[in-house]
Amino acid sequence: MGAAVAAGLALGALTAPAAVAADHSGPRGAGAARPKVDTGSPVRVNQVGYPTHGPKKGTVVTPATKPLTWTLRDADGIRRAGGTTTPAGVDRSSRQNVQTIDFSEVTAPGTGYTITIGGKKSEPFTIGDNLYGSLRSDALAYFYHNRSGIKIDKKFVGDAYARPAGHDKKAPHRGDTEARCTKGVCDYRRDVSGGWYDAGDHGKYVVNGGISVAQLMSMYERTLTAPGADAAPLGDGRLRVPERGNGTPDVLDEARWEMDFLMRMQVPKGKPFAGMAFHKVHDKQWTGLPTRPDQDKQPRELRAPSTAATLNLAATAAQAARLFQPYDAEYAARCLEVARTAWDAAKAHPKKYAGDKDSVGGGAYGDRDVRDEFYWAASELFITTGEDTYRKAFLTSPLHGDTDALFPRVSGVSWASVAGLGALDLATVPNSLTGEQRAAVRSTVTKAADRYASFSAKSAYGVPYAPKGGAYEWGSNSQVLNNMVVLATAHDLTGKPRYRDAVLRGMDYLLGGNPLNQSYVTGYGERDSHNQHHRFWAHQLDPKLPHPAPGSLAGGPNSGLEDPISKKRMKGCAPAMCYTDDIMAFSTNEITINWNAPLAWISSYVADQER
Ligand code: 9MR
Repeated sequence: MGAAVAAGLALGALTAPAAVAADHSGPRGAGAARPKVDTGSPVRVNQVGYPTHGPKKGTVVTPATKPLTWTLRDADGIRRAGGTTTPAGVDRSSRQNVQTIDFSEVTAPGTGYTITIGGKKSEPFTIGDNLYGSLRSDALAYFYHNRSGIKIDKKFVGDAYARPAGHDKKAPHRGDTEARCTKGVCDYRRDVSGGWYDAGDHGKYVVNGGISVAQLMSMYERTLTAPGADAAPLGDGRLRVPERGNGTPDVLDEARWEMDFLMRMQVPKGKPFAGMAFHKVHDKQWTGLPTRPDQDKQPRELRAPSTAATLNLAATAAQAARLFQPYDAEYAARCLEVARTAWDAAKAHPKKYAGDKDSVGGGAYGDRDVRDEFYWAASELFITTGEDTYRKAFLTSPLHGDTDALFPRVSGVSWASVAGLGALDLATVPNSLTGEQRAAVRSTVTKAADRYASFSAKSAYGVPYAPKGGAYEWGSNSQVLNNMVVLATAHDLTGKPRYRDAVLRGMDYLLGGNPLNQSYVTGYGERDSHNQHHRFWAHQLDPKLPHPAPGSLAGGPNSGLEDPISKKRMKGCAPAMCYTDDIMAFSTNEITINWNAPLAWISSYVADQER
């Protein structure tokens, strides 16, 4: 559990041209209390659409306090349904007066539906049962696109997105194949090639890689136990990865690309801190935007091993060991061996923390509370081996059985709070806990889900996220999604529709049913984010470069406004409106593996509900 908000990161260290005008933000009048933003129609809907048998809700921003009439029309403009709105008062996240619309009764499939209120028409949307299948594969394609150390092949991504391998042997400084440590950390070089780039930057961080690869593995593992879950769309030959056709599910192939990197980050035998994992590898100095990965001229550096990184390695390698067993037993055995040595090394060095300040050339990912990492790693090692050492380790953890500690109010799980990953797996994956112990873990999951469902029910936008004090945090969209993962798991465990409905309402929020009328996923919805902060997908700065690939999730509103563009444009913004689709607004508009991973997980879950 670390400080999720770090101050004033120079993430963008900017050699980029002066920021290009944003799409959705206008200038702010001097002395104005709030930034002026073009939010389009006041009638807000999920711009992708609504599953035939799910809840169908929208929101209208209006000064009116009495119910209004809504009309639903089809693509030909013919009236298909109508009703009245429900006044909802002032929405805290936007500080706007709003009313809600409920058209759940409409179940006729179709595209191009709109809702009109007082002459104002919503963006068009679909009602149907095949809405989320493409998002499942696009959200996963994000990972292949962002692989390090391998050519991104046009066969899988098309011409615009193809690029040479980044940070491989040929890079200006032999890339990540012979990475050095920062001074004083090690006197040898390591091959830490491969893995995924973290985000808009080219850093590779074990703590963030850990939660991301775990969620990719879990979206697959869920299909082995959840009622009605379909493993086929994640299976061999189904995704756009070079390993397709090798007999292993494609989603596991993608996960292995990262697992191999994480294992390379382990300090070798005979060296100081052997068995631990280096915290991260990244550029010595920040590069500017745009920079294609193969054109990065900065030297790469490994930073000191940390207990948090080591436990991320232990947890994910233990999970990989059980999932790869049927496909590659030798690899599975190697993963388990790595997991065990990492656990032992973390026990030997339980307080080797990464600080919050090391943010030159890469992010800090500092964390000085590793009780949650111990909980997660022990759970995964126990599920895979059934051994008592690991069982005792989580059963005696102060976090065990404590819903609020396992699933903090703000976010079910996050890179800095990973105990819930262990609890979710203990609740769903077969293991040798007693029936009573298993029931206790499951009840922490459903209690947390009850809390997130009540957030959703209380919000006029249905968002299952309610940070204390109301301030939205860096990467708020991922926190919304991670709460949805807890809700979806509670639905898998109990079958109660209200958990599923809260997940679907969360999708509405992310795909346009929100105070900015903004779909935060590239390529999905009429008003989608497409200028996210990324060093290659930098079309806004260089028209020869592509926009982010479809299925890329923007971090979303961040009340902290922790970059110069956001500070300048959005001073005084209401929490859910602190967002601008500008490439330099890195504290609200970055994209990263640990945000796309829960997007992929949830897309798979919602696609399963449609069948
Ligand atoms: O996701 C991270 C967020 O929780 C922190 O508040 C923020 C500042 O420390 O950093 C975020 O992570 C960034 C990382 O440091 C570098 N790569 C991009 C990540 C997403 O913005």
